[in-house]
Amino acid sequence: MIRISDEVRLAAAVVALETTLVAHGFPPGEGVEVGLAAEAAVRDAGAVPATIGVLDGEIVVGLTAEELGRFDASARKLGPRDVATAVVQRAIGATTVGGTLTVCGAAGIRVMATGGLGGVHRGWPTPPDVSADLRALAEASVLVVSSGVKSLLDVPATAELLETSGVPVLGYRTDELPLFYAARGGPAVSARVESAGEAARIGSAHWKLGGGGLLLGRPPDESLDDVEPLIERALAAAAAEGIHGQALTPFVLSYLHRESGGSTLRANRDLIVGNARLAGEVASALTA
Ligand code: PSU
Ligand code: MN
Repeated sequence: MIRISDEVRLAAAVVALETTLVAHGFPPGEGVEVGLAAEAAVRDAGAVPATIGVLDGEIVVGLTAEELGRFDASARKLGPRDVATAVVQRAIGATTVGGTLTVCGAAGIRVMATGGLGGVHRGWPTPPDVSADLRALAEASVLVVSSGVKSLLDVPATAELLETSGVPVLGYRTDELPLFYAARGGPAVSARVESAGEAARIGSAHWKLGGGGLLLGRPPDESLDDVEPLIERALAAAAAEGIHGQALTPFVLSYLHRESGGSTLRANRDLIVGNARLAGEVASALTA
């Protein structure tokens, strides 16, 4: 049911990468390029990338570039509950952070990189939408590097739920959880770390205590500080068109990419690649 590539199986330092952002986070064709750039960044940092998705009735850990090319907007978005179904039904399935974390457990992978974690949607409990990423992170013994949580969420509420779930929220050279596009202004992290090695040591210690997942928030290198009004307009447009649930993030992202003249698109790409590089450094440090 799970096919782990030889390279991933033999590697000491591995970083898992998700496929939802490849299939649903970028305009057609661009997601695959971002995925490949993230893989290259992991390699730069001395680790092996394991991009994960469901293909031809198997969970693949370590997709080839050719296989990754099959993940387009027609792929199913797979949260933790959807992975087994997609295998049996032989669907092409793009795993979210939560779906990817579920596979990490089975494959023994300790580090993952993404853009933004899912969480509590604005206006909770209407709609009562809380991403399965949060529960998956609480349960998986994996350190996830991200630029905080998705920008369209209620970030303070998500940070509270991470605390309730016992998930350490580390800030990479910052005291605040990054706000995805913006570096500053987010809720406080539970601890600031100065290096990948320090994050790796905290991960190891947390797992020795039987702990689950950790979040390592890395601020974007170039902060975009004027996106919030655009996010509010995108959410209003989504509400007006009755778009909700799994379709919301792709709608909002493409709205932002269009209305920002491409600046959110570049920012999104750059932060994913930067997070992949830092995750590679953490994975390498874990083996030291
Ligand atoms: N952040 C992005 N683009 C994305 C996602 C996050 O900038 O496509 C995806 C991730 O795969 C994340 C998922 O796990 O959205 C969460 O979706 P939901 O809120 O439906 O659980
Ligand atoms: Mn949701």
